[in-house]
Amino acid sequence: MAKYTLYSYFRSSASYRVRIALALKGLDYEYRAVHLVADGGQQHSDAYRAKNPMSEVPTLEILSEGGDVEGRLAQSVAIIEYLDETHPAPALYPGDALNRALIRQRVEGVNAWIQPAQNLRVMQRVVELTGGGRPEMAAWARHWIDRGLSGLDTLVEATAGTYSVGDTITAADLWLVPQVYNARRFKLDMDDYPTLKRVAEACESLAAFQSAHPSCQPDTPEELRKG
Ligand SMILES: N[C@@H](CCC(=O)N[C@@H](CS)C(=O)NCC(=O)O)C(=O)O
Repeated sequence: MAKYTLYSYFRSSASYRVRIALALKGLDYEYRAVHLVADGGQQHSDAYRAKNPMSEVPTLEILSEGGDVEGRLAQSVAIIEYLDETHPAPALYPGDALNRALIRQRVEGVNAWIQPAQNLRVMQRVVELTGGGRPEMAAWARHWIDRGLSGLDTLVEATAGTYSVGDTITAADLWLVPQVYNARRFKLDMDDYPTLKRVAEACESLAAFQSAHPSCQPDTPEELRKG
């Protein structure tokens, strides 16, 4: 029996980060889909809010041998740091204190800056207030993703080797790749962020990133499945 249950949505970038971490650490998990749009958003249901009062995915449950829930975590930073502490190889925050801080700085560039500005509930509120529709939503998302990725490209250029910080995968890459997925989804041209494009493509050639991709999750709609 899997030791973890992940509440996830195929296209959720925050869930995608956790799926990559679980894959890199070789951890098996049961996938439970929470549809963020159907039924007015299943994240708002009483049943789900009992697990995560902030009404968002991901949520990770840690199970005992007998299948009881021993712990429940939300927030991808907390989840991934927990997984990294309990399964140290491969280390997602390697190196000395400065290197680890540089990794966290890049994590927060996505986690605290870009992604919250283009999260579903924020875009839904923009539409409510402006009386707009999908084009306004997309314009809002494109604006903030572009501004954020432009700064992040310069930041990552200063530390990149093959990956965001040096030549091994770090947490910075787990935040970068799902944000690049969102950028492509909103039709931004990744040629405008050349270092991020190069690093994301290097990550995407790895099996752990491929198995975590939104195109191949249990709740991925048929028309969006790869190949
Ligand atoms: N800081 C949170 C962000 C979680 C988050 O924003 N999840 C989005 C999907 S990527 C969500 O569930 N949104 C639901 C909504 O906006 O109603 C984390 O890193 O886990």
